[in-house]
Amino acid sequence: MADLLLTHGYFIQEDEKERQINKPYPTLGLLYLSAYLKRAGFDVEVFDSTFADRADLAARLAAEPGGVLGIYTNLITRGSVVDLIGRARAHGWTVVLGGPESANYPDEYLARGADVVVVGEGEETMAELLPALAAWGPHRLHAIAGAVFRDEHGDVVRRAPRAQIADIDSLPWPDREAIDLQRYVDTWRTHHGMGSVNLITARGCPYKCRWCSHAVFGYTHRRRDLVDCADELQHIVERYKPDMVWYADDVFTIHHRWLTGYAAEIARRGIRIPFETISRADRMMKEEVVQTLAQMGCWRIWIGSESGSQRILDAMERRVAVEQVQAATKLAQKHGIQVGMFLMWGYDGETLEDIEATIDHVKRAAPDVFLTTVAYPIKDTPYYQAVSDRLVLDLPWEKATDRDFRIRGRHSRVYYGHANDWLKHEVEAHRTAETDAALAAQARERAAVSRAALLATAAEVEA
Ligand code: B12
Ligand code: SF4
Repeated sequence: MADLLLTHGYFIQEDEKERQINKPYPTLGLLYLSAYLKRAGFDVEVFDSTFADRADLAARLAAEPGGVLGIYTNLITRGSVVDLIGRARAHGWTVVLGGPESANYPDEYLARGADVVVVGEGEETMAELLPALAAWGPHRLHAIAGAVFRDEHGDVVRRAPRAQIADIDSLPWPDREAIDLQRYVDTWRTHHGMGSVNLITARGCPYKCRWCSHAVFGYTHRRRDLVDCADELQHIVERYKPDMVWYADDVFTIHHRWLTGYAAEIARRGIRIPFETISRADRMMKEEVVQTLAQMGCWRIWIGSESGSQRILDAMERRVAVEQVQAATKLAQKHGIQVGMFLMWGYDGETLEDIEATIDHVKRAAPDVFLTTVAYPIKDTPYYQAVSDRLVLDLPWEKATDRDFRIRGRHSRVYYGHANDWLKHEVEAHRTAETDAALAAQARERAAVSRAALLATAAEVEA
């Protein structure tokens, strides 16, 4: 039996919405763990649940009882992970959790049968934890920094946080060979015409947007050596032959000197592969940065725009100006890069005027695509703390996610549904105003209906 079986409890077949979107990427954290632990001499297996069936994982757990199961957790997989903990424990497995969600809720997961929650980066902690578990079992892990567990009396013990890995270049690349990566590439290619592979060039983000979770990497930022990143990219291109890559960094353009060097390095190797990534508008203000992205092959950049109201951006501590988002969008489009915009409704204190400002902002900026969410408080973020006395959860914890919180006094979800429609129709009217007057008129009419519906539901606040 392997020393460790890793999985993540995300089954795309079980999620109707995700199946429609069908843009899966493997969980890099698990692949980093696998590579690190294998290099340290452990026997590690990855059960990649993305395309699998829950029954197959259950059968695997039943077939070889008594091992150590490590599960990656994030905000959307809570119910699934709780289910897997139960199944694993029933067959004598020791269950170790890691990732952002279990770091936020260690007590809740321990109460539901997890043996250990690893907070922060998993590589070094797991390398110490596996021998400790084998030697002493799950209740005497006091020597393991970064671990949360129950001692022999059932009391929860929180060990001191583990120091971050100082030299992330010392880490091996993610163990992509442990999974069927080709299936991801093929899924992307079949459904979107472009096979894609993800990689990261840095860990952590130093910005402090109040709703963003920093549970794993804190507020630090560590960059990888650009030559090592170029080596990894070259390997990906040669080995998996994707049509594009996704740089899954928090803010890909955060470090301009690094970006220029990396661009030069991959150009020197003759690599120009289309890519998507996420950035901040204020880190895209220089023409040469955007030009570099375009030269490297960037075909779409996602910008966290969030709101068209400067008051709300300031309340979020985004440290970005609405006009910077406008300028970054125009600049990217000028260089042939599509812009995807993330927007957020319902942040604390948002008024009708702020919603109008967002609609006006999106019309003016004219991104190629935009996605909206209703703000939700991720545990342990400053936003969560600010609204914690108004949070209501209608579902039992194990059936909910942080997205299910209602915030007393905030408008209803129906209200934000109308805000979405209003935005969509206004943008459509604006887009078609000069090319198709009839279509524009229809869209304007629909926008007016949505606005009226929003106003009609304004008094319905969450109780
Ligand atoms: C890229 C990304 C995405 C991509 C791709 C996801 C993927 N499969 O790669 C997309 C755009 C699809 C996405 C979607 C979502 N994401 Co996302 N995403 C990220 C991002 C930016 C990078 C992930 C990554 O590769 N990290 C690098 C690896 C090395 O870090 P890691 O995964 O944390 O792993 C380390 C540790 O956690 C630990 N560890 C991990 N697993 C395990 C397991 C064990 C047993 C142990 C011991 C340790 C351990 O060790 C690892 C190595 O040190 C992170 C932010 C971030 N910087 O991590 C957000 C992040 C994970 N996403 C987040 C969210 C909220 C979402 C969405 C819910 C958003 C939404 N509203 O829909 C969806 C969920 C979709 C899904 N199916 O999971 C939050 C999660 C918050 C939370 N409490 O769970 C994060 C943290 C962003 C944030 N700062 O708020 N995401
Ligand atoms: S939202 Fe983006 S820029 Fe803001 S703290 Fe999170 S990762 Fe950093």
